[in-house]
Formats: sequence, C-alpha cells, structure tokens
Amino acid sequence: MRFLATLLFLALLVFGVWSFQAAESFGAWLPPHVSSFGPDIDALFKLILWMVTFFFILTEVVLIYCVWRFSKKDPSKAHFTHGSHKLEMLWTAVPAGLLLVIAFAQMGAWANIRFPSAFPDGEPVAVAWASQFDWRFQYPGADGVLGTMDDFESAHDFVVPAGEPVKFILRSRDVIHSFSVPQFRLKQDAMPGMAIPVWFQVDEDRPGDYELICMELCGWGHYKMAGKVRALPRAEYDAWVADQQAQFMSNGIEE
Ligand SMILES: [Cu+2]
Repeated sequence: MRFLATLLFLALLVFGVWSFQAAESFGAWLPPHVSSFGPDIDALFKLILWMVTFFFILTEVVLIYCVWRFSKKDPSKAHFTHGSHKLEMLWTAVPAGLLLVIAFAQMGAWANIRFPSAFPDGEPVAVAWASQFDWRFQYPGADGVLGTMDDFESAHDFVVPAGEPVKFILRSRDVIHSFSVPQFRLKQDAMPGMAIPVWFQVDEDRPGDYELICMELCGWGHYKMAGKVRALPRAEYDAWVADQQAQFMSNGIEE
C-alpha cells in the first residue's frame, strides 16, 4: 500500500511536469502571438511558470518523502510542535522576494501597454463599444473626427491596419465587459461610463483575422459575445475605410 501510494504521487509529479513541457507540441499551449506585446508577455508567463514549476516539484518531493517515510504502522506517539519562528520567517520572506522579482520584471511590459506616455500619437482609429452581447466599432467619417454625423459603424469586425500602432477607445453601453484578443496578448475591461484608451500593434508580416472575445462574464449571452479583429495591410485598410464611408454617405444605395 505504501509503495502504491508513493508511486501514485510520483506519477502525478512526473505527469504534471511532463504535460506542461509537452503541451506545446499537442497544440494545447498559448496560441502564437502576433502583436508587439507578445514577446514581453510570453517571457513573463514563462518566468512565473518556471517559479511555479520549481515549487511544485519541491513540495511534491516533500510530500512523496512523507508518504513513504511516515505511512508505516508505528505505535509510537506523534511528536507535537507548535510553530517555528525561523520557518515562518522563511516562508514569508521567500514568497515576498519572489513577488518583488515579478513586480520588477513586469514593470517595462506594463508601462509599454498601459502608460499614457507609451501610447502612439494621433487620433484613435475607432471607439469600440461593448454591449450585451455584441461588439460595435464606431469609426470617424471623412472628417476624421469621432462623434460627428458622418461616423460609420462596423458590427463584430474591428478592422485595423497591420504593422503600425492602433489606438482606440474602449467603452461599454451597459455592464462590465472585457476586450480580449489572446493572440495579441491583450485584455482590457470595458467599464460603463468610462472611455478607456487602448493600443496594440499587429506584426507587419501577420495580417489576418484574429478572434476577439469578451473575457468578463457579462450575462446570459456572454458565450456568444465574439468578434473579430481583421488586421489588413495599409492599402487594403484604406480601401476598406473609403468603401465604408462611400456606403454610409449613399445610405447603402448604389448609384
Ligand atoms: Cu461581454
């Protein structure tokens, strides 16, 4: 029994560590990143994963040792201890130190994604409106100014230029939603009553369609709140904008 129990815990440890190592080859890992935030976010993810792996192995080894060492029937009385000042200091200081390491390691990435000073210059390309249960993207019309009569709207699809910084304003019409594009390594909550600036840059050599999902449980239809970010080369993007403007000005009626 003791042998079996020890083997079971050992198998759990080996399988656990192996599954994380092998996940990528099974296609069960993060989707490949296609934005400028990708390398930084993935490096942070790996740093934290390595820390967790180290402590997972450490605690499992202690557990396996205890299962093996103390599962023998032993009639002697258990030794009672009450706290250890040194041990408590150690298991407080080590996690605190690790949290500090993470705090310093993430500063650059956070500043790049969220600090206003890192935002690209110029006007936002659109306002992204989240609502139960849909995404709408409001673009400035021919005058280039948002919130005027000639604005046009795109439903579900957020069309943006690839290979250059894209700034937009994230808003919500009702409850809290979350704008998330896993392949951009970007996630930002949309708060009712707030206009939140967000930016990203799709790699120039990776134009394409990327899944946009709501990452905040926002009601019964949350599951279907999916959209698409369509990153187009600059020329195609300009053509799309011109076409949308023309359609809007003609009320969709072909001449
Ligand atoms: Cu939502």
